[in-house]
Amino acid sequence: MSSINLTPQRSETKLVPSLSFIIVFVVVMVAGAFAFLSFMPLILPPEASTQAQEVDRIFGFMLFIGALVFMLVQGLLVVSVVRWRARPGDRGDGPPIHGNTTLEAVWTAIPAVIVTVIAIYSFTVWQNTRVIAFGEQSVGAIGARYAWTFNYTISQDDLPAGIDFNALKPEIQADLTDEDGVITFSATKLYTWVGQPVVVRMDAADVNHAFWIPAMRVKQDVLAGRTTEIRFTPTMAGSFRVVCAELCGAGHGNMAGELVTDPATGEQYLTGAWVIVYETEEEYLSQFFEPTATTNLLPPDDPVLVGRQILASGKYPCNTCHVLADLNWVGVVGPSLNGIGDRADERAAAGGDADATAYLIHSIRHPGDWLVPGFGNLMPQFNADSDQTNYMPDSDLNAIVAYLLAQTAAAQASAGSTTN
Ligand code: HEC
Ligand SMILES: [Cu+2]
Repeated sequence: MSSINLTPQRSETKLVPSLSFIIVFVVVMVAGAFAFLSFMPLILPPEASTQAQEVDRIFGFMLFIGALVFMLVQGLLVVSVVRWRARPGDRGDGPPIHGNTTLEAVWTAIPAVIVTVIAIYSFTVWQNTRVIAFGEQSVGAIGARYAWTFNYTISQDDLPAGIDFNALKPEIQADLTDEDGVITFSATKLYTWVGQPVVVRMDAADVNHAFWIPAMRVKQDVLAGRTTEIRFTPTMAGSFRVVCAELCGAGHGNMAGELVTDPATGEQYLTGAWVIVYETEEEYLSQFFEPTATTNLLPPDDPVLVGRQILASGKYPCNTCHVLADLNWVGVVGPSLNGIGDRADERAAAGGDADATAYLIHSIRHPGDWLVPGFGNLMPQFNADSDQTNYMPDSDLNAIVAYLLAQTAAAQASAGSTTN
């Protein structure tokens, strides 16, 4: 036999690894995937609802599959680099490989199966997290640039035993009830109880928003002109962030709310025994009204104080744009409102308004008519008509203007550091 070997052959290395190698490889892969899973609690917010448990289970399942694929690809890469590296003096090509039908069928079939399983599994979870539960507490949520408002409805009979509706001031009674005698509350926080199934019915006051409570693992678009729903049952007492998950304007990042879950159980809520958690009438009512409770229940007579309470309650987003030391506002989009009471007369003259009061009313109702020198037309118009966006009733406006007029350098100096 006299054949001439032109190209030096590769040193022979087996292509099919031994069984023991495969076993070690698989064990390392699975252990690695489990190691990935152990990071899950570190990257996720607390698992605080029954929905969260299901969502996390499917998340873990998908993370596990992803981690397996990651370990497989990276593992084969490392193994190939080490095992089939060129030895010293070896300048040849590897064996020519022209495709392998079995292998291709396998690597097409396995992902197809995985995707199908995930699709069925996620559809099941999606269904399970939306099941209508017995004894749901229904809460209305309004998303408006840039805040959430929650509306509660209960009948007079549902008031806790310690609270006598008829003993409340007539104007408060009127304020609390609608024409059917049903009690409606508004609050800036979403209050509920551990174990209490909640359905939130959501509407948008202006543009689209999205309602997201990370700890409950629920998220739903809030659409202009259409009511959408979200359901969850808290399993943990505490306070959790509500986030807007739809870019809705300049203040989107500040559009956060709060979910407060009380340790009383849902069962106690249903039987009325839940009220034992709140010892006084004030305490009970304050959960719904806080931080607007005092405004609604004990309206001060002084319009300056009313205006201050309205602004401090965060009902309007003025703080996102203005500086005002008295309320710790630090916005920089608009002019500082410190000492605005001193400047308002001068401004009225410049802007063509009759007096300071007229000027301030004008600059809130029609901010674009006259701009403070050096500032753009960026302030939203606060409208008198409840059908319009950025609704501000005259009663609020007058109180706010009274408060702003009182913001003088003299008042600030006399208040000193004792306020707030
Ligand atoms: C998106 C930012 C933004 C918001 C929110 C906002 N403002 Fe303004 N504001 C401005 C800007 C910018 C100006 C200056 C331009 C102008 O005169 O309209 C201004 C001007 C004013 C002025 C005139 C100030 C002066 O020095 O003469 C007043 C008063 C005022 N805002 C009050 C309010 C009140 C009260 C609210 C909440 C109800 C509010 N603003 C909400 C941006 C804002
Ligand atoms: Cu939003």
